[in-house]
Formats: sequence, structure tokens, C-alpha cells
Amino acid sequence: MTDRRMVTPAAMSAADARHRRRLILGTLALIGATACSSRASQQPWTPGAIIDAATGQLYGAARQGRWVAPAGIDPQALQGREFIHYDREGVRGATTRLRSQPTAETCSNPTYRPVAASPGPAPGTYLAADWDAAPRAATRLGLDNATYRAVVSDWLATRDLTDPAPQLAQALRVDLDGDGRDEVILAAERQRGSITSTRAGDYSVLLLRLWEQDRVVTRPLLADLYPHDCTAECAPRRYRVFSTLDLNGDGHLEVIVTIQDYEALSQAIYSLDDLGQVRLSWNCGP
Ligand SMILES: [Ca+2]
Ligand SMILES: [Ca+2]
Repeated sequence: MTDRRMVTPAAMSAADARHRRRLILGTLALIGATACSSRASQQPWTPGAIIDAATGQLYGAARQGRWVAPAGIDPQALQGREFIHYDREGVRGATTRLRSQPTAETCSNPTYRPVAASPGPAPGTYLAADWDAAPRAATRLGLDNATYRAVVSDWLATRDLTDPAPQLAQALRVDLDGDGRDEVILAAERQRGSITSTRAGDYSVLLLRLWEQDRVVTRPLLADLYPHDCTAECAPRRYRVFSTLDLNGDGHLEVIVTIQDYEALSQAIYSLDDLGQVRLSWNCGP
């Protein structure tokens, strides 16, 4: 029996957070299976491939309004293609040609790295995009912001978890959907156990402050809550916003989230129009 609860917009009921990473990969496989049915190799290549610069991991692509997993992408279609580097802050950098590289056994997705030998790329994202992927930059807010600490505390209270003074790990303000009104993304956690244990009242959350009609509401993008002690069966994760970029050219910024636990690093793409759905992701183990 586990005391751990995971709360997402799509699954607010109790679920075992230890399987979260498997769920992400399962979603990936499902998307890939769908994409395979229309084999990318049957289609002309269109821009939209998305690659993590640091690991070379291919998230997949955004093509004609669809998210396409790596299994739906013809590997040859990416060979020697020009990609634009965006750093984590959304600053557009150099154009670079990438080629396929062997993928580490511990990583889930195909790997692409620059053709030319060069110093390792700055952390960020390679995109084969013919649109401006960073039309709006995020602003970092102070982590002692009383208003947003209260937002986290209040949201936790709605889940019967008490922390009157949560410590923010990230606070970003950015207009995700381009409507002229800023959204806010908040990361916070309280982890007082070990790498595999938690104490009652621990949590790890990534919350959004969003406009719905004319009021601002708090919605969880990712949230692990531990209402009870959990010994040796709970590996707490840490959620961070890696970057906010328009990865599919629709004018809305997607949120790339880094998910870290003691045994693995994942990054997953989420979009405002369905917060509970992982669009694309990759995972690398120890
Ligand atoms: Ca907005
Ligand atoms: Ca978008």
C-alpha cells in the first residue's frame, strides 16, 4: 500500500506516482503507434522536429496540427537538416545541422547531435521551425513573493495538505496563450525524506495561475502529494519548467517540464489546451 497520491488535471483521484514515468512513456508509445499508421516516410518532410540540445534526445515533431512521436518520423528526413537553437530563456541562437547518433541504452528516444564538432551546445532546444518559437519571453519572479507563496499554500490546503510557508523553487510570469494577460507558473516542493521515502505532508507541485473567463484560477500541471509517511516505496520527484516555446507554430507557448528523481531525468511537453496530456517526451535513466 502506498500513501502517495498524484494529482493531475486528468487524474485527480489517487494514482501511484511511481508509475508516472511509465505513463509518460506509455503515452509516447501510444502516440507513436498512431503516428506509425500514417508513416512519415510516406509524406514529404515538413518542419517541426524538436530535439533537446543537451542530450540530443528527439522529442518528436509538430506537424500540421498534430504531435508526432519519434516512431512516426523518418530518421533519414532529419539527417543533415538545419535546426535552430533556442536557449532556455528563448533566445534564438545559431542554425546547426544535426545527424543521427547512437542512443545511450538508458535513453528512450533517438539521438541527434550537431554534424560539426563544436563545444557542447548550451542547454536548450533545437527546432526545425519556420516560425518564431519564442514570441514572448518568461520573466523570473522573486522566490520570496508572498502572493505566490500564498497561492501554493492555498492550493495545497484544497488538497488537505498544510504548509503555511511553502518555499518556491520557480516562479515564472509569461503570456502563454498570447491574449495579452500573463499566466504564472509556480514550482514548489517539500521533501523531508530520503531518495525513496517521504514524510506525511511532503509534496512536489508545478502549478499554473491561469485566466478562465475574467478570473484567475490555480490549476495543477503536475502534483505529487504525500498525505502519509511513505518508507522506501516513494521516490519523490522534482518538477521544473525547462523552457516555454511555441513548438507547433500556433502562437501559444508550450511548457517543457523537467522531471527529476533519483534514478531518471525526463522532459515532457505540455500545452495549455489540455493540461493533463503529455504531448511528447523523452527519458534518460542513470
Ligand atoms: Ca495569457
Ligand atoms: Ca504552440
